[in-house]
Amino acid sequence: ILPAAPSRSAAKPVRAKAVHAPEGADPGVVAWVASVANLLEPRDIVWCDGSAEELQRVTDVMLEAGTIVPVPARPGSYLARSHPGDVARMEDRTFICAEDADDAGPTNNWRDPQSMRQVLGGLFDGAMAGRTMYVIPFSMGPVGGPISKLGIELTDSPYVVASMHFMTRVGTAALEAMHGTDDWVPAVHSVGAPLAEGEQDVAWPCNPTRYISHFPETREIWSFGSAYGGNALLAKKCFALRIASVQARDEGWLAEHMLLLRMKHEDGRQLHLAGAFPSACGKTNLAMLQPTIPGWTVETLGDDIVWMRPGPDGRLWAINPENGFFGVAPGTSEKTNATAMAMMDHDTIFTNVALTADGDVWWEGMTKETPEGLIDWQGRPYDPANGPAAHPNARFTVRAEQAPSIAPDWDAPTGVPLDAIIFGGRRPSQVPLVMQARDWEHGVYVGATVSSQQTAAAEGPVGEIRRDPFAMLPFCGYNMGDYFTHWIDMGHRLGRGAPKIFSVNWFRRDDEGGFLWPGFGENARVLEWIAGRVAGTASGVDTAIGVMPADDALNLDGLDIDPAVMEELFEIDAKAWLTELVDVEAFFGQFGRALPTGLVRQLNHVRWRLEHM
Ligand code: SAT
Ligand code: MN
Repeated sequence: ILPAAPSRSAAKPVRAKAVHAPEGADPGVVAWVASVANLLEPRDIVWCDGSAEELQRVTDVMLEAGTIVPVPARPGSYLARSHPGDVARMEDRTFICAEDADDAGPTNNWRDPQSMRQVLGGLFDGAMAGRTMYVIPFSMGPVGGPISKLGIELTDSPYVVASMHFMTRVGTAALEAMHGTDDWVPAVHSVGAPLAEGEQDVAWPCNPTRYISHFPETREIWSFGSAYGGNALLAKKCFALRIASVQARDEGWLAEHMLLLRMKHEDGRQLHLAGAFPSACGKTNLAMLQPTIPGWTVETLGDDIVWMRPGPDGRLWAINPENGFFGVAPGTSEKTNATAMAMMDHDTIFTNVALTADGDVWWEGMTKETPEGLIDWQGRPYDPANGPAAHPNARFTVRAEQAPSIAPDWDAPTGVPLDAIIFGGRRPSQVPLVMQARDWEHGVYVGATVSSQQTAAAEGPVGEIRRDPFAMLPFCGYNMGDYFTHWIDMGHRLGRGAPKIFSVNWFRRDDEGGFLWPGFGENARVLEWIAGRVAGTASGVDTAIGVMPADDALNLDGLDIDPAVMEELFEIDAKAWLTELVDVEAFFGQFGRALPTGLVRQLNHVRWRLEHM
């Protein structure tokens, strides 16, 4: 069985020496590390300090093991090739182990915590034999900030250590902040591949048996078998979304799967906007958007996760708790995201991309022409018969500070006051380019009914449309019905200080399958209308499904687009919507008594309006 969750501040120091703890580490931390080490039996223990020397040391370990190879064209950059069976999040191996199944809700895989502790206890027993256990103290958000939180990840993967260096604030300051508090999240990760005496290691150790397990009551994370992305960088989806969403419910704030940006105009207008989109739907591109309309610039604050709290002024204040970007490489190019291309020209970890003959990286969509002499993501000479050169979920990992568009105050501890929230997904038909929710409760309905074509970010059938409320379906750590209620309550609490809520869809297609809207930099036109709605200067028309831009309210200056196409982008097909409402109702039905009546009211209201169009 697993060792108990840390009491987080044990009375007397426990074997600090035996686990090589730094001088003065909190006794609760030391006792917990010792109890885990006792079960996992690592060869040695290294406490991470977050220094450049430490990053160099784990880099050398990975080079030696063949986990990474240098990317000579980009200084300080490396390519990791994962095991071909370890390439994405695994939602069917992700578990919420709440005491009561109802607290996990119908959309999560629930397991009884006691029996899960038993199963994991067996798997983790001796799991780190022959390997180093790294102790990674980290802070999500600036250390000590009013919205920030602390955690410790124990891992036997140097790739995870290096990635955590980029993605979180690792080191001594975080460890020191854990003194005398039990408000930190314990997270244990093992690739699940113990080494026998003298056994040769492989480049990407992992185990086909996988468990990504969360214990919401004790705030613990235990992850076994995978070394990829959200399965292994436990600060990201496991902590900052699944566990943090539970903390947010209990403490009165929000932990969301959102990007965060500031759009500002030379004349002083500005907009702080957070946006929820499912994985691999363009959050990173939108966060780094280069507006095509004059006068505007976008400053990036975050591209994946936002934590928000009501401030003393009654507004919602938002931070990006991460320290870097873990972005999807395929499709990223000078045309789609020049900012991302610039930020990756040095000190970047690439995973599962292709390598060119002249020592650079490449992926589908980077250039029109496929270069000669590519090595594919599995290290073989590229042959289209084997599939794409880069895996569709290939990633880049870089520090936030490397983005030329990063806001100068991006790591301000108090964050920014939010003006607007947008919800979006990949919808080839039906959902309009943009619309505004009539009020907060309608906005929660809009968030709760987000749906999107599935992407390669998770294992599963790519292209199928699934409901993904708030883009949180794989990331909400508790009953999603209760989560909807928490959102509605937040609106009551914020009142007039609440951000305005919108829905967007960049992905509507014509009959031939081509995109109707040019997207990317042109999306600034949509954000400008949103800014105008917030300021009360842009006009809108109330329709059955929400408020859409009035004629001429959307700035189309200099854009060569057929008026008929614009019409199609905003067309409401009442019949198709009414059919969709049947699906929404069935989706809502699974929450039973946990579904807030406000959502039923909104559903009925939208249906009535569609029937009377
Ligand atoms: O692997 S991650 O979960 O971090 C990426 C994603 O799905 O957004
Ligand atoms: Mn994401």
